[in-house]
Amino acid sequence: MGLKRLFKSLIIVNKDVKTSRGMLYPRESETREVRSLDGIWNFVCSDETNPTQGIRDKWFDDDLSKSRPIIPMPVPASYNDITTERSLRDHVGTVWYDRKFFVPRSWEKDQRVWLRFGSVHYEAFVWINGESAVKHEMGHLPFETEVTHLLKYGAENRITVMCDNALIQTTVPQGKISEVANDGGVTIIQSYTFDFFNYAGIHRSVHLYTTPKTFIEEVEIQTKLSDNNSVGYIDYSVAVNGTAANEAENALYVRLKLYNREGVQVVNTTSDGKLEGTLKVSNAMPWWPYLMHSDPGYLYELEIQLHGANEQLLDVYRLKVGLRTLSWSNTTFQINGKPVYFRGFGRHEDSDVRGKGLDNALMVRDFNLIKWIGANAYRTSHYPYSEESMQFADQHGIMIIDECPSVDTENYNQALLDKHKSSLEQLIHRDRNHPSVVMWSIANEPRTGQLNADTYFQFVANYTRSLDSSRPVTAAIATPWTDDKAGRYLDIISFNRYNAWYSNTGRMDMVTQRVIDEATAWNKKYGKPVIMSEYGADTLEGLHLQPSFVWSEEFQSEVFSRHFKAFDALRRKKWFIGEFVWNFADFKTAQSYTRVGGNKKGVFTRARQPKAAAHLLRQRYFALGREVDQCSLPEDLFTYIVDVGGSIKNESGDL
Ligand code: BDP
Repeated sequence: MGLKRLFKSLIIVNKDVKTSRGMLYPRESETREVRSLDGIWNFVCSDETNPTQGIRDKWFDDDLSKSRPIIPMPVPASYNDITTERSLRDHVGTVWYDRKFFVPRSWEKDQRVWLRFGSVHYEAFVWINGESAVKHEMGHLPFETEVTHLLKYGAENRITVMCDNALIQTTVPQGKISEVANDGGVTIIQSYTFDFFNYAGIHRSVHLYTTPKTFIEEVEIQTKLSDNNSVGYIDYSVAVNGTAANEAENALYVRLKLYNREGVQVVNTTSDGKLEGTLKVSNAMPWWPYLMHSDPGYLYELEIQLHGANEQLLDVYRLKVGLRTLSWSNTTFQINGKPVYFRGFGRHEDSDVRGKGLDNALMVRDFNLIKWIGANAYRTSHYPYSEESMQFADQHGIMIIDECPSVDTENYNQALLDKHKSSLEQLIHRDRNHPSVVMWSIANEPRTGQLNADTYFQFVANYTRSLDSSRPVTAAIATPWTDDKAGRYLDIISFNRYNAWYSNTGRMDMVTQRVIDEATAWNKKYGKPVIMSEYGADTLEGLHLQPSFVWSEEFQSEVFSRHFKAFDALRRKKWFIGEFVWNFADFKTAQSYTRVGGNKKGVFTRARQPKAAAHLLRQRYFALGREVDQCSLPEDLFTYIVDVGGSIKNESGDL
């Protein structure tokens, strides 16, 4: 590479990125209808060596079955584990989906029809009746387009989707594609450094929904409480799209009605022509995290009515609202004026058969387990989770560190920066109204010691703050604190470290002090609150070895316990604000000799059953809940052992 080219590729500038519009979660109302297109679709896998053939041969022009033999494929789901074929599980490149659907005649008049995908991984190209409808790049995030003009009303229609799972150095996350000789010729290999399987396909629900011609396109809210939490304030701003919105003389306004959980109207107000303002809620019921209050996850419902000239009701959209204040400093993180101590998990959207596909049964089970174990938070490692799970977290008072899909970020370049920023823009646009979201995580284990990491993360962190200054910015860093160049741009430092696992494997006597020292060093270097965002050990369910030995259930429990001791020492210093186990449940990874059927660091198995350490963690999380937040303990937290007519003592106090 010539010097000039090298120099050019090192320069990274802060460019504007395209911002998203609309994308309110599809909800029915008196002015809107929603139809799901979930179900069994037709599916075709392209040739790996000829990924663009379907485009050239226009497979979208007619039913896919006319071009290729089709197989049935559930939507939503990852396609990888549905069949018994290795070639589909490991497929690299494009796959195709199509299905037919009916559009009622009643949708033809005076309204618009929208097509919305909850997420497709990684890149999606969509056609309606053979016409290009929308393209979108980035997994785990929604996209939509208006399809009013593409549909046949009172008739059958066809939707075709091409999905490309290829990850390269300028995608988020990054990967590499290479051609490698195999026994019969050459094969395309997708490699990546991140530690979860690159599941792909139509991962979340597909909806058609209607809006009036002039409609509520965006709603943004920010909440805060008065000092004694008795009065709530909701700053709102509404954006409208449509014909009426463009006519200056057409005076639009919104009427806002706020209902409490019992359905009683507590506020009724009308905006001026700017469609923004502040609602004041007296006798406020604050949104509290689980176990921080006896009534966590309190949500109001905000009804937004859009009115046109002559009081005409144009559109209605309803949104759940939690009233809470976030604040942070160099030493604390507070919610409603109360310091928070995070106790939770890093997780994955992952399960048997469906991969990363949305599954309501799994989602509800996971929340039941989170509450059973007494956690109050999780990080959406390492990408945005479903909108349905964000709504669930709001309702149950589970705090979320919301992470964009940038993982193991390296080889910094301009195209990567632009897409990384776009992923954060799309994430914040989607999740900004959720009370459960308390922090943005801009990356997991980026290589922050590398050349350019400094400028790169300055741009990414500042961009995130420019989109939302009401939440702190973090990143989960594994680079040694001595080399890190990104931490100074963060509000909260999160670090991942695997003492007794990846370093000093098996050495229980080398955990506690190292955790204390590292957390302290991060705090000293940057003067910010610190979280341990990952620690843990791979654990094969049912493997018991005493004394503890790597991979056994005893080992996982002991590693946890050594960390707990460090956390308790650190908690006394106020700046240490949370502990997150890696991982909530076992999950699938790429094939590797370090992984037995996937990553086994779960506290729960992939089938969502507890390992031994889950019971230990439960006792700790509830004990912390009682000490820090005065929560009550579940009756079955301790198993009855013996009545010795008093307490049993050991050298460190009561057992
Ligand atoms: C951390 C990564 C996480 C991995 C974990 C592990 O952040 O994605 O799964 O290590 O190796 O470095 O278990």
